[in-house]
Amino acid sequence: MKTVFSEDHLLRQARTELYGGQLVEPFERPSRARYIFDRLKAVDLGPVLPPEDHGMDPILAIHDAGLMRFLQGAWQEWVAEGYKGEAIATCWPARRMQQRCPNHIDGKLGYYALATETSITEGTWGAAYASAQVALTAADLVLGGERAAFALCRPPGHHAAYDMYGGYCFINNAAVAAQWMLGQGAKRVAILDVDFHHGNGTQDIFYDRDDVLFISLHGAPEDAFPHFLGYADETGKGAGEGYTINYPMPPGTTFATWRKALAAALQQIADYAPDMLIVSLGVDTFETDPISFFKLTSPDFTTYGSDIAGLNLPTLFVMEGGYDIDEIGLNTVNVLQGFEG
Ligand code: 6XA
Ligand code: ZN
Repeated sequence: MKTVFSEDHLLRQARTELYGGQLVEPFERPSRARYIFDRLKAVDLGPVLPPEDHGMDPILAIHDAGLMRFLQGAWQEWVAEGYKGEAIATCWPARRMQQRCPNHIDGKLGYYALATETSITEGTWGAAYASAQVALTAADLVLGGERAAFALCRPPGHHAAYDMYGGYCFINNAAVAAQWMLGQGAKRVAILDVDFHHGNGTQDIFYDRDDVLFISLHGAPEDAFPHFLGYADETGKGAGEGYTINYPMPPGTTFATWRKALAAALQQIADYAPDMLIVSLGVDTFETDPISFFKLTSPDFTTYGSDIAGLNLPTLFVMEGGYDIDEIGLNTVNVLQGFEG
């Protein structure tokens, strides 16, 4: 399997994440991508290619132009304000408040952020842009006839909604790739999100559409980030009714239980009969992930990679989360190797 990867992910080097009331080193750090890269080299998964620049148009086909302008300029605005730390939202347009974008950087951060753990830093935009180009280039490989391709995206994307960033995500790489596939001739695309966290951004983007089926397996919102989306009764609206499917699961969920949800999801994808499949691949379902609560083991990742291959669909894997960094390479590449059989 070919991988697309950009060293520009290194532009994203946040020093701080607000976690447990402290500013800690972010869980989403550069070594994640390096460990995955090292593992796919070690097992000789296949060639690693750089991204081709597709420009802003495919990104603006998915995201609000205001959010994109904001992300490009936020760091400069923050520095101009004289602030010393990294740019973090501190206030929100909460219930019964105005949903209008203010001028001040503090207001803009709150308007566009969906959570506060994700600091904006000097290189954040450059890394996010490169990550989207990685997904687009890997999508081209699948469009060009490859059975599968791996977009080694960093930063991840599935929390990024039409007009919101957060959960370590700025541009929704999987959504951008799905829209690109549709523009290149695919009639229907399915997105299977196996990251531990609900893909609220992807759901938001395609909620009223029937040309993208979105299915997510994740920690139940009662107990897991992003907490305010991902319930089983969210099923889409309008033309999209029935094309969003959520499988929230409780703390301690084992592979046996998770795999049953996966089997149901795979059947639903088969029934939808898409031209292409995108897998939002997060390995934070791992038993020792520091911020998650499922109990998958390393061999389980191989097993479910093989389950997904059973669909026999052209498949694009897009990297999302996973924070047990010592095992992130093994677990991620296990999925890809399981897929290849
Ligand atoms: C913030 C947790 C962010 C989770 C990000 C993630 N407390 N999403 O892995 O898939
Ligand atoms: Zn995650």
